[in-house]
Amino acid sequence: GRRKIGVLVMSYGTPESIEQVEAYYTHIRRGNPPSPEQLKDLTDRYEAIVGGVFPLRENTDNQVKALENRLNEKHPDAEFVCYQGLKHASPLIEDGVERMVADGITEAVGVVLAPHYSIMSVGGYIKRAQEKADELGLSISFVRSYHLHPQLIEALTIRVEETLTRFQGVAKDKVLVMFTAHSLPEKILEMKDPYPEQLLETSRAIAAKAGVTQWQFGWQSAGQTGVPWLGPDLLDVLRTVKEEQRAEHVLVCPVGFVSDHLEVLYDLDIEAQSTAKELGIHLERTRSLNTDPLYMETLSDVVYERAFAAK
Ligand code: FEC
Repeated sequence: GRRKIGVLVMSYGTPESIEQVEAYYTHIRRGNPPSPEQLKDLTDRYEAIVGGVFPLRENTDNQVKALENRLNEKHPDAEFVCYQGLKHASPLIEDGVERMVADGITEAVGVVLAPHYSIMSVGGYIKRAQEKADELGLSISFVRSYHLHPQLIEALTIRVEETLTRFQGVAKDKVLVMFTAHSLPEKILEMKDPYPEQLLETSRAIAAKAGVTQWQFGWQSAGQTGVPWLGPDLLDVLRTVKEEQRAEHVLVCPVGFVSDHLEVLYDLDIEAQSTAKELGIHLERTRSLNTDPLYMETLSDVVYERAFAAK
């Protein structure tokens, strides 16, 4: 018969309601509850974002459904069943693995809804899934990164190009394109982590395809944890750009994220946008990938390759 393959689709996770923000934040902080001020700060950010309070949940649901459809349409030689596994919310990564096993799945592939590998991000998802799979005797292999997949680069290039048209009457070389991703603690550099280099590779590929010459990479959303995080931070770059009079027009393309969520809708659309306004910079952001067919094709390709690669 046809091979039945479980696909564990892993994503960050988001609370389901304002009441759940504390438990969610405590999970991110590895069991340490946030202070009342920290909790208020995060709750306020969720309340400020447009597009629903917790858009990541619906976006992830839609991405998982669309990936399952795409896999089964494109590859009728096998049956693919997708399961969600979230890093910080229900269903947790471990729940996803358990559900697969309960459904009689014996063979699985895991993929994260984030294109770039870091030991601290994707590596953490994989470790948890592998441990649960080992415990339950499930055979699982993982897609580690897909940051140069041609369809991903195409989808992002299209977004940069369409966003450039919003700077009406401004020459292309007068717009500074800033590629961004979630910052991580600087200690990943000592671990020879591929994350910074993979992000630069994605950025270079898009810049080349879109014919963008004025671009730079910046980090966003760094945590306040008392240790140094990777820089330069996007907000500092905006200030420097203004001081040095390098550009009045900035296009932000968050290549490290694939969905509309807090880090895009708050950190970019509210926080960075307000810094830009203060500085007199015209800032525009590229649309998120969400269920873009080119992104679904990327995911479907890498999952299929992993499932059918010689083991
Ligand atoms: O919309 C939502 O509800 C969730 C948005 C969200 C995404 C996301 C993605 C990444 N994070 C990454 C790393 C870290 C590290 C810490 C950390 C902390 C937070 C907090 C919130 C949060 N993250 Fe997140 N992240 C999202 C949300 N993140 C909320 C806690 C409050 C704050 O700092 O703002 C620090 C943890 C610690 O205290 O030790 C590290 C990375 C990604 C991108 C890759 C991925 O999606 O997995 C890396 C979306």
